[in-house]
Amino acid sequence: MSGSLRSREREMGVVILDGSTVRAFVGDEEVFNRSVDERFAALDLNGDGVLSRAELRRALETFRLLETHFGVDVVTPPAEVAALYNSIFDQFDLDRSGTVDRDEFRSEMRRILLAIADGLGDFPLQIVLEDDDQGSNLLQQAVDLEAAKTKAAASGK
Ligand SMILES: [Ca+2]
Repeated sequence: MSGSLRSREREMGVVILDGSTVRAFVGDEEVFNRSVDERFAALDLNGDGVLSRAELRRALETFRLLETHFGVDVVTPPAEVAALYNSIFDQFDLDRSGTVDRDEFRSEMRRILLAIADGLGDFPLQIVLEDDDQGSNLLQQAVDLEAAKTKAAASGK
């Protein structure tokens, strides 16, 4: 099985980020909205302009909010997972319309990322990101934004 383990490692990138990285990303409204809107469009599978419960669930699965990346996969009982997804959907669906529109998605993603930022604080965390959803991972984009700014600062711009 070592062969398949190695190929899995190749698909992942390890990034370091802390709260300020995530906060800077959320604070850059243009970059943040563009990233979140792209994500929203990708998740809106039937193209009706809103996210259904099933569409959002797929999104949460790709955000991997229910997993940890400290080297251990957490197995959560299915009933618990379903209840959690439902409660998360209700948090997104601010006006209780039964669907999540773009503004609701933006504001809840902002809230979630700021909560992640608070959780990270100033303590740099190593996070393993999978490269297979290139550019669509919001934390990856937060890291990319910081890298771009650091580069710009270093070149005197
Ligand atoms: Ca939809």
